[in-house]
Amino acid sequence: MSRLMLGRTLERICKGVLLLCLLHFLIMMILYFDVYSQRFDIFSRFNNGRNGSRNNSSGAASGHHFYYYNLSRPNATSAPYLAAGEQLVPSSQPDNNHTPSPKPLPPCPENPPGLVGRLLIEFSSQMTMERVQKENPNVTEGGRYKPPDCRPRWKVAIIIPFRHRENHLKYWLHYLHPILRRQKIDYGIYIINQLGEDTFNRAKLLNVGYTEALKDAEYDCFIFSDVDLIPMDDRNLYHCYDQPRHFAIAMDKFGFRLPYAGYFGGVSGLSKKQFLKINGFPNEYWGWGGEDDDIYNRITLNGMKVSRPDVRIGRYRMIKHERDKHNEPNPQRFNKIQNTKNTMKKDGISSLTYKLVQVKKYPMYTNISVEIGKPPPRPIKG
Ligand code: BGN
Repeated sequence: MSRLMLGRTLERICKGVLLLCLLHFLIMMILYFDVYSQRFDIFSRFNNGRNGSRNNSSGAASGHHFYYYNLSRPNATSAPYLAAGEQLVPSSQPDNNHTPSPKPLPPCPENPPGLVGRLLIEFSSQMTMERVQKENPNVTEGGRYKPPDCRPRWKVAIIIPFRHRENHLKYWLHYLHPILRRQKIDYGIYIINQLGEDTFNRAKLLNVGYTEALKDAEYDCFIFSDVDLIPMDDRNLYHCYDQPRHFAIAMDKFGFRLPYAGYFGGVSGLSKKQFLKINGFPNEYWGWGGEDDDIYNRITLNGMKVSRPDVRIGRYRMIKHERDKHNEPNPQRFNKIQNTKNTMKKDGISSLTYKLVQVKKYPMYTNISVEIGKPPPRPIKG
């Protein structure tokens, strides 16, 4: 009798242990897939279903109430770079003498159905341009792409200020091309490379990018992105909005939140009309800091507001790097951002000068090398 009871108790214990193991395994799987090293955002995952519709006003895709996991991690073996409904088709179609005139395409959906939501972004494995090219056979020369099955509402030039960051660029292209394709964006990628070793000037390079991209195609939307910032969610749609857009609102380096209310750095987007309304960006911020605050001032001083995605969607991973040479913090930035009201009319796209040295179209991007000068000599004190 007591043997029987002992046996039963042991059996129950075993079942209990087995159940616990199963539970443990399940939790580990959830945590592993949920961001890997990207913070355990369990609450937003579960709240997302309830609040998913909040994105409607910001234009981000709603209706995708669950997070899926990225297909675009560097080591994925399938062909994740194809958007839903896309196929690898040979570029030449069979000859057909009586081809009916092509049907007009329907407008692209506001919430593209092929989006996957939260992405796993990591930079541990080596990236090569050959690999990026292989992954993106439908991107055409100069880094251009247009959805084959619908008519996008915006034509977007993506402008990246650049100097000596080749490695970051490979990751950026590896992650962004598939994302933009899933987003059904008509876009071109423009790398604006500052030649020489004089002080870096991010905002002036962005003005150059605006000007040069317009020589290439009739863009009506401009997205300005640092080369080391990768969106962690493809519902953060890279097009323009009713108001100037700030995309990079929750970066890992700032603990996935805005560092301050008026922050406009990292990745931002303005329609052509919005950009011209603020006379473009300042040309006189040499070195690190303040130029994004000046742009923010320009926006608000011209009666516009900044629009932003939901904080769970506007998440970014930054590629870690040493501080750049020749981009030291600009000591004049504190004074300058107090003066936007007086400077914005004369300093901007209307006063931009530079020397265009080379435009080169690579398969995955257009490279524009420019000389933009150097900071004016500082007045000697005394
Ligand atoms: C701010 C910088 C921004 C920068 C953010 C985040 C200035 C101006 C004087 C206050 N602004 O402090 O340019 O993008 O930090 O790093 O330094």
